[in-house]
Amino acid sequence: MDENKMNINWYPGHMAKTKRQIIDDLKLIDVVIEVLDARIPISSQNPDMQEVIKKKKQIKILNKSDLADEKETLKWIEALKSKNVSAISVNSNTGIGINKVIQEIENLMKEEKNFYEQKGRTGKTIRVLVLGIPNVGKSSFINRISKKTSMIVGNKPGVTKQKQWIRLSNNIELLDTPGVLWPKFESDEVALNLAFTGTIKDDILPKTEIAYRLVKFLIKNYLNNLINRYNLNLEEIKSILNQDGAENNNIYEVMCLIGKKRGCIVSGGNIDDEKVSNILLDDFRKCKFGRITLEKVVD
Ligand SMILES: Nc1nc2c(ncn2[C@@H]2O[C@H](COP(=O)(O)OP(=O)(O)O)[C@@H](O)[C@H]2O)c(=O)[nH]1
Ligand SMILES: [Mg+2]
Repeated sequence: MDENKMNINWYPGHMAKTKRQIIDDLKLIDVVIEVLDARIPISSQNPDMQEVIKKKKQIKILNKSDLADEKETLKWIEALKSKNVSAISVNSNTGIGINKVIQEIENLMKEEKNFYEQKGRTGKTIRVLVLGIPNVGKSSFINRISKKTSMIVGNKPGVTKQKQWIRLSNNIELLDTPGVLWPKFESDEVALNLAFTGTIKDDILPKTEIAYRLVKFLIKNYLNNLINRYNLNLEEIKSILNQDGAENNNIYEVMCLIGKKRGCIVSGGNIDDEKVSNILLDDFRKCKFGRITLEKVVD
């Protein structure tokens, strides 16, 4: 496989309209919550929107933290903190981290609240908007944070386009519909990260290519996880990887070995690339390799 030939055929529609809508919504908003995938904190953001979001108080949610390498997530939180950006790791399936988010919303608005109170104006409502690319967990997060006790407020029947707000506490309200950002393929790496995690559909690149690149990443960064998952022999893998010739061929050989172990063989004894690719990607998405972070903090 030729790594220099990745033909990414994908074009996001409605970008300008979506952006305008979000900019419009932001006028009503005090705090923006951007939901990111903890495994890919860079690739899961939308770089075009950062300029817009930056003007607001914001909290970055490192969601799906149960799937990411815990120590890497901590590093991300520290790195963002050092840039004065609040970041909180969350598992929107279980609700871990949700209370911290509520606290942080209050915390970010403390000065403003004091300011209002000094003027004798109490009871200011903090308004919050959730943003993120598809499949990052926005709906799950909103469900979690709004729990069952929350109330929908500001609902006027018959009025379309009326914004609905969910009351999270005495003084916090959340817009019930998140802003859906579009993913952006700034590089092959970004596209691959989005593909590995299943954030975007597989049809963007050949599945075998995605799986091959996943194996390559795992060999470099999480070799033990790969070996444990498929009961591979470390010495055997090392000797394959140390063979003369193209690195790509060696990595493909490891992929074939995994295929053989998993019975992905077609008539004639060849490896069924498609089948082994499906197994690899499925295993990754189901966290069968353990908790893995694809994008690490670089200093
Ligand atoms: N493991 C895990 N899965 C999550 C988490 N949050 C969401 N998901 C899953 O990610 C998928 C997409 O979530 P959804 O809330 O629909 O994303 P949305 O498109 O951003 O609204 C669903 O299968 C969720 O169950 C999380 O914190 N951990
Ligand atoms: Mg959703």
